[in-house]
Amino acid sequence: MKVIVEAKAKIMAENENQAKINQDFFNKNNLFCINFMSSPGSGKTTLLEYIIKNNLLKLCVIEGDLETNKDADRIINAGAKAYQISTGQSCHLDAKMIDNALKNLDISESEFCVIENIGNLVCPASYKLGEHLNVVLLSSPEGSDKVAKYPVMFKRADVIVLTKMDIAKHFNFNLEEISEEAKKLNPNVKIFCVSAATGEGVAELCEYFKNQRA
Ligand SMILES: Nc1nc2c(ncn2[C@@H]2O[C@H](COP(=O)(O)OP(=O)(O)O)[C@@H](O)[C@H]2O)c(=O)[nH]1
Ligand SMILES: [Mg+2]
Ligand SMILES: [Zn+2]
Repeated sequence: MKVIVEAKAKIMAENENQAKINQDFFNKNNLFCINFMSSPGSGKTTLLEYIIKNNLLKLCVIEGDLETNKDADRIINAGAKAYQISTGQSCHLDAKMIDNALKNLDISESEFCVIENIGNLVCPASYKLGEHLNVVLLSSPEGSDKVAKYPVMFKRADVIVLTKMDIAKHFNFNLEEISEEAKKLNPNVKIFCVSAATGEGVAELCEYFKNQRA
């Protein structure tokens, strides 16, 4: 048991060191790094496509999935640079994977690097990647109780983006409950409501990201 605990502590310490190296890289290259985390299907890639197609941010994307290049292909088709990490079994990205991705990604025209983490509301919260900002997305069909049920993830969030607001009325989506639970975990959290279908709220979110970079 002690051996397992020590091995886990070593892995986390190594990850933290690599995350610092990644952040130095981002700083040297004037890239503001945003880590997008959420459950699968909450609308991460669709929001990025909307931002790219409407020229709201100059960004490149590191995509994480267990299998396929589908999301990187979507980002490239939308008009931005992307690199796909396929983790096989791993249910989160770690800092070493980001280091490898950065060696393969054209960052030359970007001000932001968005990492689309593996769809999972649990362990991505425990792995620093070198990001400047942690963004957790929650879509209206997932239900307003998820903040309270997944506190480790929402405690890590600097920003919560509530997505698919165009269909929220069909799902008894309770904004007050979310705001109350989120502020218990992090009183400074910022909450944005967006829809990638109508574009509602996306420009305001991007303005916030630009201010954070400045
Ligand atoms: N109605 C609606 N559907 C959306 C919105 N954003 C994403 N979707 C849909 O939700 C599904 C999952 O989206 P995707 O971006 O692939 O989610 P990801 O797994 O978090 O990257 C797709 O079928 C999208 O078309 C939105 O703002 N409104
Ligand atoms: Mg995706
Ligand atoms: Zn994991």
